[in-house]
Amino acid sequence: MTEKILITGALGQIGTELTLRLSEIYGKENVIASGLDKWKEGITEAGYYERLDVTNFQAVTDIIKEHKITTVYHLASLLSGTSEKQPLFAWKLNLDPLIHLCELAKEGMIKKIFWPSSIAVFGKGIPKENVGQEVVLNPTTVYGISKMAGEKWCEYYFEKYGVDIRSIRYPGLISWKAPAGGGTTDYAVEIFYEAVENGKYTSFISENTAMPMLYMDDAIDATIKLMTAQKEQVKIRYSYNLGGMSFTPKELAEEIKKTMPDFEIKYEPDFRQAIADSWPASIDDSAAKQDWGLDYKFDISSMSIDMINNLKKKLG
Ligand code: AKB
Repeated sequence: MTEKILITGALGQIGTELTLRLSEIYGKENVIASGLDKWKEGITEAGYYERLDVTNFQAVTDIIKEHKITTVYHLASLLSGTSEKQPLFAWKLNLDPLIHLCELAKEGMIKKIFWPSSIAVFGKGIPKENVGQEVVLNPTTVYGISKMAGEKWCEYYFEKYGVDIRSIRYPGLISWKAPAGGGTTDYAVEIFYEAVENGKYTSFISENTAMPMLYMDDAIDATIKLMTAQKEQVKIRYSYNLGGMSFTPKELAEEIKKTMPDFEIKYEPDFRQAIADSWPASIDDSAAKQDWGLDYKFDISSMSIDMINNLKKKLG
């Protein structure tokens, strides 16, 4: 049976690129992108777009029934920085629609769900380097708490009802097609925009704070690999660690200077520094490599060159 796909949060950083890739693979006619922006309704470059508020459960159920959806990539979420400003709304948005989708899958209305978790689940008191799959989670942000709880719901619906739900703990994601929004790792995207547009950047994360990061091409490849893996290969049903590459703002600035020698960086950490301090510096993702063949194409050098070249074209 052909997959019929619904993507929530399709206008966000991951959604923008995932929608394009899924349309290439499954055909535009089989991909429904959705988000809060009503002005984009109708046929777009990537396929069909419908306005959908994921907290409106009736609307979610209706769209799934109307289009006979088999698979949902449920990306709608508030990220770490924004969640700290609206904690109760973040909890509601990050969890309730996920549980609603699990209920629909339990009733057999959909066959498969993808849900993004984050390195934010780890939190304080956990070793910084090479953080393993099975460590005790201790998040200190509302975003991290919501992702940790979401992971437990995913595992619960799989164990109890056999719901085929798959998840990745994304590190910071870097891309040039769509801006990041409201995250702690967003500095690693903003720095490239500012480098290309103004030749300088003020980082809200301090110079020696390392965090795990992933180039969007690798993130999309990993997502599709996980979602197309045989059911038996997906042994972890809460969420898979993904490590990508690890670097500090200072190391990233040095990399940018190799292509743009006049680039200047300053550091003015804000409230997001405390969030970054509670997150791992690097991640062990051997389980994903072993279970479903995770691999990466980009490192800090090839990613930086690709970002700069594409942004130069995009921003003129
Ligand atoms: C954020 O910074 O909030 C996200 C994440 C790591 O989940 N990019």
